[in-house]
Amino acid sequence: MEGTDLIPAAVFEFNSVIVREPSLSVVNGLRAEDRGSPTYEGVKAEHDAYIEAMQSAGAKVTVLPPLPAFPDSVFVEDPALVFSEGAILLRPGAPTRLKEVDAIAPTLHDMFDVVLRLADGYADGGDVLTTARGVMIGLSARTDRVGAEALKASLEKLGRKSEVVATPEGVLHFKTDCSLLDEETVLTTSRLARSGVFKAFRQMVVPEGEEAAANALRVNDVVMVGSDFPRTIEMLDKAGYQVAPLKTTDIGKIDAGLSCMSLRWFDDKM
Ligand code: CIR
Repeated sequence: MEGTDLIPAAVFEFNSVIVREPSLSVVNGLRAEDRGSPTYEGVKAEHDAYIEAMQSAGAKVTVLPPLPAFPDSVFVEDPALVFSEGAILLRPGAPTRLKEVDAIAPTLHDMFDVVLRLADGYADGGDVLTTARGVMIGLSARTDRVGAEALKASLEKLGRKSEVVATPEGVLHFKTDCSLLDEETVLTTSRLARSGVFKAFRQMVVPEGEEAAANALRVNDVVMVGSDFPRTIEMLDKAGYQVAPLKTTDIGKIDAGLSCMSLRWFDDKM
C-alpha cells in the first residue's frame, strides 16, 4: 500500500525457497563418522518429501539441477545466506565444497538485487542462525574467526546485526545442535544450552539420545522435525507447535538435518 511502511516478516516466515536435487554422487557425501553410506534412492525420497512439505507450508520452491561433481551440493544452505534484503555468497570450510559457491551464484544474482561475497576466511551457512534478536554465527571446524568477522561485516551492509558464538567441540555446525521455534524460543541440545548462548531465549532441550532432532526447521506455521525422533515430536506437539515429521535417516548418515537442504527467505516483491 502506498505510504505504508512494510511490516517485516517474522524470522520464520518464508515465501521463497531454493533447493538442489541430490546427485547420484550424494552417496559419497562427507561424514565425520562412518555409519554406512546413504542410498541415492533414500536421499532422493527424503528430498522429495522435503520439497512437498515446503510447498504445503506455503513456500514457492525453486529446484536447481544436481551437481555430480559436488556430492554435498544438495545441502544448499552451506554455500550462501539469503535474506529479504539480499544474499551473501559464503566460503564453505570443506575444500570439496568451496566451488559450490560458483555453482549457486548465478541463481542468486538472478533472484536478488543485492548479492555480496564473503571477503575472507571460511563460513558455512549451517553455522548461521537468524533470530529476531540478530544473527548468530557459530565458530566451528567449518567457520573460522576470519570468516565469521567477514560475515559480520557483510551482514552489517545488509542492515543485520550479528554476534559470533562458539559451537560445542565435535559438533559439525552451530545449527546441527539448534533451531528456531518462534521469535522467543529455540530448540537446542543440552550441550549447546549449557554453553549459555541462548540465555536470552526460552529454550526447549531435545531429549537425551535425540540430539540430531535439534536441527529442526520452522517454516511459517509448521515445524519440520526428523521422524526418527518420537520424543522430540511429542514434546513439540504438547507445547502446541504444528509438527511435520520428515524422514532424515539417509541424509543423517552424511551429517545433515532439515535446515541444510534449503535456502529460505521472505521475498517482499512476491
Ligand atoms: C557436510 O559435511 O558438509 C555435509 N555432509 C553435511 C552438511 C550439512 N549441512 C548443514 O548442516 N547445514
